Amino acid sequence: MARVTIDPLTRIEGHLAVKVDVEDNRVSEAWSAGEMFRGFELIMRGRDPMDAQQITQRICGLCPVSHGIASIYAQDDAYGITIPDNGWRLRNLVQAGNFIQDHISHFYLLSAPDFIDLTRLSAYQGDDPKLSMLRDWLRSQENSPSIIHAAPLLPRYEAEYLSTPELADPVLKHYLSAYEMRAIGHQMTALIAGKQPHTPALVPGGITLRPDIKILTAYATMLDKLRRYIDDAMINDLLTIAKRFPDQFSEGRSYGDYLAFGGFIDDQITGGRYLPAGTLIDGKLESVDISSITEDLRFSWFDSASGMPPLKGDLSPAPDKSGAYSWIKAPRYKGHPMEVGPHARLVIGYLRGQPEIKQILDWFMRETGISLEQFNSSMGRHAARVLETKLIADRTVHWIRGIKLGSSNDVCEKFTIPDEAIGIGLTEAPRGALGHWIEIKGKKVHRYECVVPTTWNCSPRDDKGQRGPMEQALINTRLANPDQPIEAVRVVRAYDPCLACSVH
Ligand code: NFE
Repeated sequence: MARVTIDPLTRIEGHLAVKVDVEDNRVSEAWSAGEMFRGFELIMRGRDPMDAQQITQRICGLCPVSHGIASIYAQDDAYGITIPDNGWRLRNLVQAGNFIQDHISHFYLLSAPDFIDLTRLSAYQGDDPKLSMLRDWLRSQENSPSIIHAAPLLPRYEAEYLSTPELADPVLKHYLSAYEMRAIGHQMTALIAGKQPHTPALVPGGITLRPDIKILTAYATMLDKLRRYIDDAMINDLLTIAKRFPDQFSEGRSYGDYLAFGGFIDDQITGGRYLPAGTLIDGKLESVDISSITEDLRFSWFDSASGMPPLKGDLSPAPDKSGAYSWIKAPRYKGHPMEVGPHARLVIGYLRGQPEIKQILDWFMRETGISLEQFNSSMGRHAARVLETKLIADRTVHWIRGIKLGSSNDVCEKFTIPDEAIGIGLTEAPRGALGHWIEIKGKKVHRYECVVPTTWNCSPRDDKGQRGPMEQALINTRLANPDQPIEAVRVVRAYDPCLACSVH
């Protein structure tokens, strides 16, 4: 038996270590460890509740909007506010820009190098100016004393990659355009929300911006550019990679138990969220029962009480705790390790009959010959992320069209902060179900708790010893050469882990 340690695991956000035991070239055991303590929930105590959406956005630079949205949803709930129509639509626009740029960044910048052979570019003979530039830069690094100069493209594990120019060159070209496209997504968010990351415009009651036609037209023009990129580049590149690596629909299989809180308020979709909420356990679809969430700490570096629901536990760091191996907690739903993310919400949306989700998943299953069940795989996770990018970008047109211009249309409802209240804010972040809980006493934050997507996916074992979902997905992964564990990192990156968020 060999122990393989990948630490740090790169091309993700934050500090993740993965260890696997390998027997006969198969992973027999796996551990996922968050390597950093942060303590945002402690920072929140005693603060003005109106600081919450500002401070919690600093948990992350990739999905700050999602923390801002979860925080103001929690406060809307605590203050008993009904949001004006324009308010939730504009919030959706802020969230959409962030989702789209985040998914593009993950598919191209973080994941595509696992599937395309970047070294072959040094022999590139075509006339694309961007690819030629990259070729020249790679060649200039070949004699560099340190290969690290070619990061993030090199070094990389030896493996089978997309290597013929016909297949690899378009993906590489779009890889380079992804830098521009993600900037456009940021600009869309900033246009409505003032700045990005860490916007000041998200407030309880709605949003601070009263839009005019110029702002909406500029937003729609940028959205149009991204929609063309998604249709022409991203969807085709997904199909190229999915068809070249069909084995990836069998790798990375986890428990298949899913949780979605529902994302993007929508006036026309049953249940009120464009990406529907639900749970899927042992194949059974149910509504979310929020009281069923607890957080186990047996293998996490905390000595506070384990198995407590949000707001009831404490956060007492214990870096020397024996047997623990991660700063990530182990959230569980009715005791189950639940997977969250684009594939979880699309499968739940499909089973709930959301027509647009159904249409696009049916199309993808026809194109690739996979079943709904096979979204429980590494390629299934990538596919769901790409298809969801299209769904959100297309639906954003509908949200823009519903915005009513003119000073008589409010964007924000007035409110007062109560002496005492509890609020829960549930939404979807790019990486999955995100919940913020706030408890107010004496008009100050008494307790604050975030239960975050990567905390679900990359959790360590729970009190019963059950592995976290990503640990489970690693089991049985075939490593052709344990010194070059590309197959394991493909499983991990398909989850798009954000360790900054997971440990928050
Ligand atoms: Ni830091 Fe986040 C998303 C949230 S992940 S990226 O998406 O919440 O855990």
